[in-house]
Amino acid sequence: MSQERTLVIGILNVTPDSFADGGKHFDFESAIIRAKEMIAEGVDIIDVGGESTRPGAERVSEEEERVRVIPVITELIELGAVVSIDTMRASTAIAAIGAGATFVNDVSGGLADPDMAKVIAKNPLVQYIVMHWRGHSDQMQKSAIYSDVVSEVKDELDERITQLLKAGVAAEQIIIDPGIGFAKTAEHNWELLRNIDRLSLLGYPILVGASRKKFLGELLGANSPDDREAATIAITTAMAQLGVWGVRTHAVKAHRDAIEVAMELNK
Ligand code: PMM
Repeated sequence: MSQERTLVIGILNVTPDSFADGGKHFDFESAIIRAKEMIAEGVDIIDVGGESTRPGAERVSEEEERVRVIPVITELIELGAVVSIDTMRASTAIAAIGAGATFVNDVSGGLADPDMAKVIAKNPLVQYIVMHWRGHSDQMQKSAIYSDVVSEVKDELDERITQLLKAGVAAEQIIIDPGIGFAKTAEHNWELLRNIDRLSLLGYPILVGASRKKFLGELLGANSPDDREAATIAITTAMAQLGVWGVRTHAVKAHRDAIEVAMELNK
């Protein structure tokens, strides 16, 4: 995939809380309709997740996660999409890779499942998104304590990378992510976004996932995630100007446009 511009990674959450009427068949149908819209809008990669990682979220079973995501991935591959699996489980990653996913997006950066690094090492054509993480969603906000958030996130990602390389993962497979909203207060998120260039010193492509997150609502007094879209686009523009590898977003077209604008501004 060329790196002339920042990539748009479209979020496709196949979770009951993202599709109001529930029911597995409905989830599948809704997911495919949404994916087709994203493809038509020029998405680069579709990130399929079957487990919510919102603050306070409880875990779903391994089987439930797989039942939610694998049929969707199979269909997306049929449609010609590039697919990422958003999972912390090695077993789900194996099944998703088997179904055609070429990216594994692990919000725990390999910390949640000790087998994940081996799976990535065994699949050298798969790229691995290593997010900064300090524990599962039901307890992570207790760990939002830093004396220098940028240095600590950078050092903790560096430690993850060291462990992954030791396990046989190739450097070319790794993409890093500061984990906006994961064990971070609003101010921590802003500090990380202001200093994203310091994370790029680690020498890996960077993904930023700020889309419609709570800290934007706190700034703007916008309780509804939909009301945070314009703010998310502003972040995409700034991140694209700084040359980040990708942005993980709910909307696609507006972010493709924002990236075009950023490229013009950078000329
Ligand atoms: N955020 C969420 C889920 N997965 N993956 C990466 N790499 N980075 C993120 O910031 C990230 C993620 C939670 O957001 P959602 O509930 O809107 O999907």
